[in-house]
Formats: sequence, structure tokens, C-alpha cells
Amino acid sequence: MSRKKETFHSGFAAIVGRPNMGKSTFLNHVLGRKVAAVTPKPQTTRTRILGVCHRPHSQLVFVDTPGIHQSGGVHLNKVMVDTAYRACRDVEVILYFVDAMSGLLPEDHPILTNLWKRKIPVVLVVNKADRIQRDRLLPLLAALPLEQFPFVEVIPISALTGENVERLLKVVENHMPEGPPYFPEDQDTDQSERFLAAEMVREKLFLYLRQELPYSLAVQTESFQELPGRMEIHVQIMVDRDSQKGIIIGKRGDMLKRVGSEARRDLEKLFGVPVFLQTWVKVRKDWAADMRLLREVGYLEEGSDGNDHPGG
Ligand SMILES: Nc1nc2c(ncn2[C@@H]2O[C@H](COP(=O)(O)OP(=O)(O)OP(=O)(O)O)[C@@H](O)[C@H]2O)c(=O)[nH]1
Ligand SMILES: [Mg+2]
Repeated sequence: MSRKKETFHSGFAAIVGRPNMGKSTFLNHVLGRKVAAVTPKPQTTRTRILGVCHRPHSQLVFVDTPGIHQSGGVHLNKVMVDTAYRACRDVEVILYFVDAMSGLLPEDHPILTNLWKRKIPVVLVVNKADRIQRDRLLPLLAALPLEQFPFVEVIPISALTGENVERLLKVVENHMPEGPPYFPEDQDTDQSERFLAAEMVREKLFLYLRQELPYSLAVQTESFQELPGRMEIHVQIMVDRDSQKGIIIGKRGDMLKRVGSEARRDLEKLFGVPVFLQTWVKVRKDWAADMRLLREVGYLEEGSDGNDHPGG
């Protein structure tokens, strides 16, 4: 599709897929800065994150979402999956992310069946293409069930190296209707600085804590002050049980110190000023089942009770 140079196009593209496919890595790459937490652990993203890509003749608004997974058990999981499906409403195109190592798996089928009900074009993004040799990609692409799921495009990329990302951006751009930009030039996300502060702390906790612990905690910014030449941020880490509190603090406070200083470094890069970051841990039993708290922390969206029918 070719367009006259003078027209401007804008719209929304949802970034969807199972956990750990590199969705947030892609968002960060497109923005050129880290607004979404990224870790090798699944279910890192808990909320919908907007990222705005300003281009000369278009504005592409990407919507990063939590990975869609079997949400049995913890209520928060259900809320996350619900958030992902809700984000696919009112978008021009859906980017469905898979990992080039595994391709499309049986677990993807029910998700895609759901997405197909919406009659929105779906692009299959085969991410992490840097991890496999090009000739190993071909059988994967040849085996795609295109009759069942006729993707409008299939594009291998690497969100890590940026390989082929420009091609994907062009495809997204071609799905955007003519219209004015949604966001001003100087805005690239809808995430508040308070939320980003909590997310950077949560990212480090996800990186360094083992087993189930990352999934048992929530992080909330208690206070956020912009002072002359610096920022002072107080962040609270919530856990379910007393025993977890000790692990997060670590021997002689080592774990919390490491988490705090690495999160601070990220925040200084993000905000461009020195940051004073204080973290503490509080036990709040069953926080993940407390709807009011989920809303307060920002994991439950306005207008959602976390119980939307998948695909609704
Ligand atoms: N080699 C390689 N690794 C990647 C690429 N993209 C992402 N990763 C890694 O894959 C892991 C998961 O990345 P995320 O961006 O957090 O994945 P996600 O899909 O957002 O995961 P959830 O938020 O849990 O749904 C991280 O360790 C990334 O560094 C890529 O293109 N190549
Ligand atoms: Mg993510």
C-alpha cells in the first residue's frame, strides 16, 4: 500500500501473546527507553502499557499487555488475562507474538480463536529470530495453520537486536487510518512516573527472587516528590507472609539493597536526575485477592472487575 506523503495516519496496535515472548522488550525497543519491566520470568507484565511511536507521517500507539496464560488459581492471574483481552478492543491491528524457538504451539490456538472473533487483522510476529538460524525458521513458517488463522502478515523480528523491526513498523503503519495524532510529540507513554518507579523495583525483585516469590508480591509507590535537582521516592513492597518479608530483605539487608540500587540506576536514566529511593516491605495477607488493593496498586483497570468473559 502506498500513501501520499502529506497524509497523516494514527491508531492503536495491541501487543499480545503468551508470557515471555518478548512483548515488553519490543515496546521498549520501539520507544528507545525502558518503560516496561522485562525479565526472563513469565508473567512479568501485569498491566496494559501504552507506548507511543512518533514517526514523520504517522503515530503508532502500541498497547503492551500481560501474557495470556491458564489463569487458574490466583485472582491476579485472571485479572491479567482479562486486561490483555480488553486491550484488544478498539485497536486497528493485533500483533500476536510467538518465540522463534517454539513457533506457534497448541496453547496459542484457543487464544487465537478468541482473537479471531473480533475481526481485527492479526500480524504474527515471530520474535527472538536472533536465537535461531535462518534456515530453521523456514519449516516453522511452513507449518503455520494459515487456513485456520489467516494472519495478514508473518514477520520474524528480534526485539533485542532490532532486526526487521522497521519492517514490522511499516506494516503497522499501513493498518492505521488517516487521522491526527492522539498524543503530543513529547509524550511516549501513559505510565505515570509513580507507576514506573514501582515497576522498576518490581522488575529487580522478579530478577533476583526465586520460585514463587515474585508472584507473591506487589509494589506500590507511597510518595513521589520532585525536589530541586532530584527526586525522592518511597516504595512499598507487599508480600503475603512474614517469612517472605525476611527473604526479600535478605541477609543483613543485602537483597533489598541490591534491588534498591539497581532500580535507582534505572530510574535515574529514565528521569534524568539523581533519585533517592527508599524501599520497605510490608506483609498484607492475601493482597492478590483484594480487589480494592489491586485497583489501588494499578493492576486492575478502571471499569473492570477482572471477570470479563475472555474475548469479550
Ligand atoms: N534473544 C532474544 N531474547 C529476547 C528477545 N526479546 C525478548 N527477549 C528476552 O525474553 C525474555 C522475556 O522478555 P519480555 O519482554 O519480558 O517478555 P513478555 O512477552 O513481555 O513477557 P510477559 O510480560 O511475562 O508476558 C527476556 O529475558 C528478554 O530479554 C529477542 O528478540 N531475542
Ligand atoms: Mg511483558
